Amino acid sequence: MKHPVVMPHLGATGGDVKIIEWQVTEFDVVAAGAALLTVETDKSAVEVEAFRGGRLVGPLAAAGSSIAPGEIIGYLSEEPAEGPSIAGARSAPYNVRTASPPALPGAALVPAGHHEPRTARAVVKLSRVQTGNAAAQFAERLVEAFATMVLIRRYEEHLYQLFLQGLVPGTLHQCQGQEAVAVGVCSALRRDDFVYSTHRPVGHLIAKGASLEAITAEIWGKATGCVGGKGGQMHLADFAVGAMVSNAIVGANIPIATGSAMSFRLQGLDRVAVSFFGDGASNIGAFHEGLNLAAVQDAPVIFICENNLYAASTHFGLTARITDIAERASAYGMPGVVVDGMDVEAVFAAARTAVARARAGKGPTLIEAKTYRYRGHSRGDPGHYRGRDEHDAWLARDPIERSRRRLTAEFAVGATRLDEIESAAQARVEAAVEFARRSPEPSPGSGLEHVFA
Ligand SMILES: Cc1ncc(C[n+]2csc(CCOP(=O)(O)OP(=O)(O)O)c2C)c(N)n1
Ligand SMILES: [Mg+2]
Repeated sequence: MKHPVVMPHLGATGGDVKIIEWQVTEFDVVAAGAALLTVETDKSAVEVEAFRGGRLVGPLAAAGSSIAPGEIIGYLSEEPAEGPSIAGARSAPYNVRTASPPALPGAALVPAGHHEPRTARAVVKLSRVQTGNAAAQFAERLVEAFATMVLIRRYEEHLYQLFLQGLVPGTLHQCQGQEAVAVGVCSALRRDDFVYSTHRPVGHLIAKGASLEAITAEIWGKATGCVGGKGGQMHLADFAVGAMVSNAIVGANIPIATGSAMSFRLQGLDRVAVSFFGDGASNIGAFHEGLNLAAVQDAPVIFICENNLYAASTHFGLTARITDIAERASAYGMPGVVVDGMDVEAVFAAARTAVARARAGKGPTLIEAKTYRYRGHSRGDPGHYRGRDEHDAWLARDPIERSRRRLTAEFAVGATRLDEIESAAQARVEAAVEFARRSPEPSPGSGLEHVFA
């Protein structure tokens, strides 16, 4: 059987793209995720990845030709993947199974500036100190966190597959690998607390409890989308659960979350605001202004820096002379905490402390979660600037597998129950996509609604 390879929606305007060159030749066997060809869009040169493994067969669209999104450019035939696989595939499957648990660093929760040794275990392992009801309750919370992380992973992977088949309009910035940060932080929040996200918002929105249908419809630009189809993937929101509109301007949500937190204080509310941002954003002016303002105002805001080591293709080491971004907190007089962002329990513990501090009127905290995104910066970026060893080392610390191991080994939660959670998540994701695809387009008349106040 042959599966058509179609041109995804690349570039900024959704127009035609030009094939620069094929990176594999006809009859090569490729792995899922391998870069097939390079194309030039209205924005940049990007790579198109194989949405499945197989043998590339023609007719192949010629180099130099202009191709519309959705047009077939070749086929992947369903053959046993014999012969050499093309290097470059970065598989990050739903269920990453590792043979034996890798050596995990301690749930690092250490003051910034203290790099070695990272052994302070501030996360009390409840199973060791509590028994009976408390342990059971804790296990249930961990199961919940596991389920949310799985939902995020399944969602992102499913959309990745659809994108590569040309079925997602617009680009995607995905968060596979970073789920523990979103879930750990949002588990420490109330529904009426606000979160401000970025161009990579899906995990934060799902973790805050946003409607999966409304998120998905927004990505498809439909009338039922969470902002009426006007925003797309980078501008997701669900005010009902405190998920404020995500912001694609790097670092821009930092002062906005600070302002939000200041307004909570002025109104005498005990809510907190959370700003999620990346390592790249920590080099932006708004980061420094926002943190300083929050500190002097004792604003109830928590700054969550998801340090995934890269801003697009640039390694953090090329843009700063420090290793721990949390160190910067001391310049503004607030606590700075480094946490293992691949450990949902560690993230939760750090967030809970910061939230309690903020609610008590003691001001902001900067938490740096060390994490990794398994996929490229956006679709069209297979992330070849990263070494395979680096990628695989992070994959071996997968937060979902880590929770699964802990639940089965330490809390005797049955593998069947966890498998059912995975299947249910997949079904929810597919239902949300179905909802989005069947939803109506926005009417032209709605174009100016909610634009001016
Ligand atoms: C002010 C600004 N500069 C540049 C960009 C283009 N841009 C979008 S995402 C990105 C990288 C951001 O990196 P990081 O803050 O580490 O977040 P990550 O993508 O790793 O989640 C850049 C440079 C932008 N959107 N806004
Ligand atoms: Mg980054």
